This record gives sequence, C-alpha cells and structure tokens, in this order.
Amino acid sequence: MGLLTALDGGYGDRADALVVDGTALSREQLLGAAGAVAERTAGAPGLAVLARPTAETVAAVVGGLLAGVPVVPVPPDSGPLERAHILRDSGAALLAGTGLPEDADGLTPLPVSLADRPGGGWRPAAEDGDRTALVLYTSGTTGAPKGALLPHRALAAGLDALADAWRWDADDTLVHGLPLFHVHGLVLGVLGALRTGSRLVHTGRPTPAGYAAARGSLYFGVPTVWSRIAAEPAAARELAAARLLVSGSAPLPVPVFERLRDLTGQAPAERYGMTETLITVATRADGERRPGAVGVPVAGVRTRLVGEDGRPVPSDGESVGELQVQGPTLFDGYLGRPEATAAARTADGWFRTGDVAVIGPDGFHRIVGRASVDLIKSGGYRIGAGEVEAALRDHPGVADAAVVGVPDPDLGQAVVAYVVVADGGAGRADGAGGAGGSVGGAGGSGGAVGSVGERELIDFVARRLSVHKRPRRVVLVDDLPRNAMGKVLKKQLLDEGR
Ligand code: MLC
Ligand code: AMP
Repeated sequence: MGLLTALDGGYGDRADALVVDGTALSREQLLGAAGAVAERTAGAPGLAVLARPTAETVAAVVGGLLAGVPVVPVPPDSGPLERAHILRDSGAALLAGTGLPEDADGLTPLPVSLADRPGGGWRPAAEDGDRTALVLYTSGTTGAPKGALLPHRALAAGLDALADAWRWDADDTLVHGLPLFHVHGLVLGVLGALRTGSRLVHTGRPTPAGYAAARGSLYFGVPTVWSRIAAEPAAARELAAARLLVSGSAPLPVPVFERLRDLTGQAPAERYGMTETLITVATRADGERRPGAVGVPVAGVRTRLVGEDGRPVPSDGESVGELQVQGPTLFDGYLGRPEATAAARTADGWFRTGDVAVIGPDGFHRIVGRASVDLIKSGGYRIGAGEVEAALRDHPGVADAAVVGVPDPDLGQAVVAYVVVADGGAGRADGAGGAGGSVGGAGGSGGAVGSVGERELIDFVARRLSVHKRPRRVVLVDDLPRNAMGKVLKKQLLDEGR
C-alpha cells in the first residue's frame, strides 16, 4: 500500500499490532478506521490533524495518506495564534481528531472513531511518490513556523534507509512516547512501524516507567528522555533485553551515553536529522557506537562540510564546517515560500542544515553546534528565538525582548527571555536598576513585577504558542546589549545567563 506496506497484510496481524497510550489495535482495525477517514477526505486540499498521542490520531494521519491528501499535524497544545497560523498557511480544509474545538477552528470537523469503517466501494488513492504526504510546521530563526513539504517518496526512502541501518523489521517491537506531530515521533515512530511491519507501543508520554514496562526490542527517545531514564536505574535496567536504543533530535550528552551503557549493557545508537531532510546520518546496528558521534550517512544520502568562505572542508576529524546534505530523503520546499526554499539550498543543490559538524576519515560525523544562536533545541523541540520574541513583544508591558537557549542538564537548552519593560509598564521586583532582575522560572520564585510578572509573561507566550516554547526563566533588564549595527549580542546574554 504505497508507503505503508505493512497495511497490505504481508507481515501478518495481531490484536495488539499497535498500542497507543493503552489502546490496542490490529492493523486491520487501523486500516478500517483510516479508510473511513480517507473516504471522507478524498479530494480535500489538506487534512489537519489535532495530533494528540492517541490511536485516533494515527488513524487520521493514515487516513489522509491513504486518500493522497497532504496531512498537517497540529500540536495539540499550540495556542490559538500558532494554530491559526498553521491552519491558514497550510490551506487545510478539514480538521480531524477527537475532542475537536466546537468551531473546529473554522474548518470542517472530521471526528475520528476507531469503530468507523469505509463504504464497500472505497479504494486508497493511486500511488504517487511525488505527492505531498506531510506538511510539518517547523521554526526558523525568525518569523512564524514554515510548512515543510514531505513527499511520499522521501518518507519511503528515509524509512527504508533506517530499516537498513538498524536491521529494523517485522520481528521488532518499537517503543516510544514522542509527540505525533514531528519527524521523530510521527515519521519514524508511527509510519516506520507501518512500513517495516514492526509492532508499535506508544507509551502516551515518554516516561521511564512507560518505557520500562513496554518490553520492546527497539526504543526511540530524545536525549531528555534518555537522561531521565538514566536517572532511574531500575527503569533503565528493564531495557537491557532490547536490541537497540536510539537517540536523536538533539545531542546526547556523553555522560548519559555512558550511564545508559552501564545500566543496560548496551551503548545507545545516535542518529541525526531534520524536519527538512529526515534522518540523514545514523549509527548502524552492526556498527561502532561512539559517544558524541551520530554515525555515517544513511543509504542514498551524501554529506559534505563547507567553510564560511564557501570552500570544502576536509573530513579529517578536526576541521569544522557547515554540514550540507543531498539525497532522496529531502523535502520539496517550504509551502508558499519560494525564497526560503531557495535560500535553504546551495547553487549546486545541497541542503544547508545550519549545523556545524566534523567528519572523520572513517566517515563518522560529529555535530558540534548550530551556526545560529537563534534556533534553540529544548527537550528535542526546535524553537525559533524570533517567534518567542515576537510573542513577548505583543504584550503591552514589554518594550523589547531577546530569547536565548541556555545550557540545561535536563532539556539540553532552556528557553530564557531577556525582557525590557515598557515605560510605565512595571516597576522592578527588587527595586534595583541594571541587569540581573531574574525572576525564577517554573518554580515560581518571582512574583508579579508590576503588571508584567514573569508568570504573566510565561503564560502569555503559552497562550499564543505551543507550551514548550514558554520561557523557563524571564530576566528583566533595562537594556539589551547591542553591537554598533543595533543587533542584540546574544552570546553576551548567554554568558550572563549560565
Ligand atoms: C514546562 N512546564 C512549565 C514550563 N515549561 N511550567 C511552567 N513554566 C514553564 N516555562 C511544565 C510542562 O507543561 C509540564 O507540565 C512540566 O512543566 C514538565 O515539563 P517539561 O520539563 O517540559 O517536561 P515534559 O513536559 O515531560 O517534556 C519533556 C519531553 C518533551 C522530553 C517529554 O520535551 C518532549 O516530548 N520532547 C520531544 C520533542 C520531539 O519529539 N522532537 C523531535 C523533533 S523532530 P505537565 O503538567 O504537563 O506535567 C527532529 C528530527 C530528528 O528533531 O532528528 O528527530
Ligand atoms: P527539527 O527540524 O526539529 O527536526 O530539528 C533539527 C535539528 O535538530 C538539527 O538541525 C540539529 O540541530 C538537531 N539534531 C537532530 N538530531 C541531532 C543529534 N543527534 N545531535 C545533535 N543535534 C541534532
């Protein structure tokens, strides 16, 4: 069945082929519920799916794919501003899911029930690899998120390359609890199981207890998840029988790698990717697991390093350059943004990842950082500083704001906002002038500061954008440090924020 070959029945079936947050489904049941969605979706310009971690979300996404309609996963916790942007920008006509808002955000509601079945005459859309499968919204350094267009052929190529790298097949049980609106949880974590034929256990949330209880052979997690598992030795030891523990979406700290290896008896396999490129570099199941390294290019993908001067950088294990990639897993561009699409590629057709890397003579890749401080990775989520700054500036009590990702032992980076209060907007909690009026983060040590308390600003952002884009900490300052060109000196803020 095109992309989702396991739905053809060739790998057999079982009553619990998929378990999502405790709800078990056979593939036949999934195909029935998804077929009912597809039947009502055919011909639509796009199907938005309110992507809660449920079996209904899986049925809705699969339904859209079977109908040949672009599927637009919507983060379930996105505030009205972000959701309205995604729905408007994507042009989706239908909103599928359970517990839909009463007005379905102005779209036609498509409630999903696992008991639904399509009419007898229904058939999946004809296969077409060039057709857009998913429109995944992802943050850039500035502006609202852009919709990355992922065609069926890129998803198929990306999943086949990972099946090859990890010997991932129908004998596996894949376990994870990642969100169903990003590449990691949705493409690898759901569509991967439906292409390789592996069983899938989605734990609802990616908790150590959930992972420990699931008894899988193959586990996916972001580094924050692995770090929390490594901090619970009893849970970690339950994973000793697994075949492969895979980490990705952000750098896995070497101490977490080592602790997992000590507790489970096996070293985690790291892999690297992006929304726009899918997974391009991976540690192979039969290859070396090297702490701090993400492996080698997957089948069909080529990589190169380019210096700031545009010249090639040698793969000598020491020289750093921007990582550029090429291959069948790449996206088709950003929806409705020809300029951004063109800017993402070099003149000779390579995708600029914006990540800075080192490649060894043995082909092993190490990601050493990002070219821009304005793309933050927190808990594996990609967050554009500019989007959070714009949300903060919408608050009447805020004159200016700068957002940075401060190193954080749990999240990799934590979103920290430096805020200049508008004249008359607020007094200072500590009554002091100058920088450093830090108000505690989620712990809430700071109270209201006039009309713009830290809690107020954090909640203000959470009401407009996805909750993970909330600042963890707000620092009130009189001025933002700027260079002669007027650009905020974020490196200086970062040094102060550590
Ligand atoms: C968070 N909380 C706050 C807060 N921030 N409360 C007040 N103020 C703030 N600023 C709340 C949360 O809502 C939550 O509440 C609680 O604090 C704990 O939050 P947390 O520390 O963020 O933990 P958690 O919610 O458990 O999230 C951690 C996580 C999550 C790892 C589960 O970050 C996650 O799912 N990450 C995965 C991201 C991902 O899939 N990325 C892949 C992108 S694709 P409560 O009440 O809810 O408990 C990609 C390509 C590739 O990158 O290579 O894979
Ligand atoms: P996203 O588009 O949300 O998928 O985020 C992609 C970004 O995540 C990449 O550009 C990298 O900065 C980062 N990333 C993904 N995997 C890894 C990894 N294994 N190590 C370091 N960074 C990673």
